[in-house]
Amino acid sequence: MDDVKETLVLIKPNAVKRGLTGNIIRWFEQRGLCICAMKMLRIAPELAAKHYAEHIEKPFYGELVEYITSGPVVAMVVSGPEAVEVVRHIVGATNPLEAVPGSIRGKYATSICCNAVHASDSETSAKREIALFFEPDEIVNYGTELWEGE
Ligand code: FUP
Repeated sequence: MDDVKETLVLIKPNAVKRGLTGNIIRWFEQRGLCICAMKMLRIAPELAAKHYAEHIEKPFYGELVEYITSGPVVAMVVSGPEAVEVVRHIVGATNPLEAVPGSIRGKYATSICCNAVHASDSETSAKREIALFFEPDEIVNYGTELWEGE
């Protein structure tokens, strides 16, 4: 299928510490997406700076980097038909006050900064962000048979 895409998801420190990792992974799996790569890591400041480079001029940049480097993060490559858009839809709005209750952020986010997960916002961002967190041989492509003929 031509529309099968990959996107990067990060489960942020508060969500990992609160034991929400399994629930969040299940959300994507039950939607029919594949977890093609996954690792637990503590993000170094240098990696956080690259990941959030587009936000460097924003007033919340310092808080953003401080938070994402403050504890454990689970990084995942999620794949499936139109995965970038589908994952953003499941994740919900950036601000938890605007995220609908049936979304990950609507259910788990505690503030705009501690908003449970990161998900790439475009195919271009997804390619760039996946390359920051994973080597090509760490990504296991599977699942196309699930989507053929649907
Ligand atoms: P999103 O793509 O939904 O993660 O949102 P953005 O790229 O706009 O923002 C990236 C991160 O910056 C968000 F996850 C949370 C943080 N942020 C703030 O802390 N304050 C803001 O006003 C906006 C974003």
